[in-house]
Amino acid sequence: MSDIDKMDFQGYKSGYVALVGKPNVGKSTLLNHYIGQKIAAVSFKPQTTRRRQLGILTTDDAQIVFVDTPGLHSGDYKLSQFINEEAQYALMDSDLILFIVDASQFPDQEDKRLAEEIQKISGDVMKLLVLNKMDLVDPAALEIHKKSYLDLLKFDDSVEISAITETGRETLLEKVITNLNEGPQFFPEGQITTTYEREIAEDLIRSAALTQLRDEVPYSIFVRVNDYTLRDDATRYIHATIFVERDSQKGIVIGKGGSMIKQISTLARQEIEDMSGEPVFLDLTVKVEKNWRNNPDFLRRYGLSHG
Ligand SMILES: Nc1nc2c(ncn2[C@@H]2O[C@H](COP(=O)(O)OP(=O)(O)OP(=O)(O)O)[C@@H](O)[C@H]2O)c(=O)[nH]1
Ligand SMILES: [Mg+2]
Repeated sequence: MSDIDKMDFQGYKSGYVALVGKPNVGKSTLLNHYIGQKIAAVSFKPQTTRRRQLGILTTDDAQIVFVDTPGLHSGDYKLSQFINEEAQYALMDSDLILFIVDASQFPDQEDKRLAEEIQKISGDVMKLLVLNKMDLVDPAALEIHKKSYLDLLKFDDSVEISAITETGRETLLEKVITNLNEGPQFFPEGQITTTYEREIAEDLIRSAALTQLRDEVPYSIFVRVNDYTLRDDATRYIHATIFVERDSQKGIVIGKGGSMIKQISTLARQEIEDMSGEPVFLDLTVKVEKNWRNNPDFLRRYGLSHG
């Protein structure tokens, strides 16, 4: 018996709950709703999330530490390795796994691969199937989709939800709390994440670029905030660099007469203001860093490598 097993938490429950699922199923959207604040970037394009992020929900009788993960994906880049390891580490450390799927579609190869990975990594940790996007599902299709998803893994339970319309969100939360063990309050009340505001800003700038740009360009983007100054009047001055991989991409990101960078900047500024609740001044610079997704030095320098 470990020391923690001998401690008495007087019925208080806590644990790490991994949100896993293929890209674009709504993991970050669900996290933001539970936390009540936009701490995780969301976009309609897949592969928005690139690293683990905690969302901490503290109630009178439980503390749930949600761990948002990037959707595991295949890719030949060295960056893909980092992204997949982020999801794997979250799985290894979790007390409960929420496997999130898009209920409006049949499971595909990616869901299957992910299910195998989860089974391999997490062994007998409890797993709940979360059928998201119920607002988009035709009732007749739901039953057949659900059956196919349940066949992927040995799930302990399943819940139907919509991360954007609230359907099932409370039910899911109750099931999560019911299935957690007694434990300590890991984080002080009021702390909702461990990610710094400037890092959230980086993600929000990148997701603004994902939203505004077409094609593959957004996946070549990396954002670094160089200056994040909280001024006396609570406004924020932010200077960030948008790295791209090729000269041609720089042109696309800036756009004709600077029109594209202006759109990205406007959207990003709104999102950062929503997150921080204060006015933001945002300065963006675009720089070329040739093939950074495969450059070990670059990846290490910017924390995109576990090596
Ligand atoms: N209709 C509908 N759309 C949803 C729902 N949940 C999420 N979405 C949308 O699905 C898209 C992807 O949402 P994200 O939260 O970024 O998905 P994710 O799983 O975090 O994706 P990655 O970070 O790429 O792995 C966004 O456009 C969301 O608004 C839902 O319940 N219903
Ligand atoms: Mg995400």
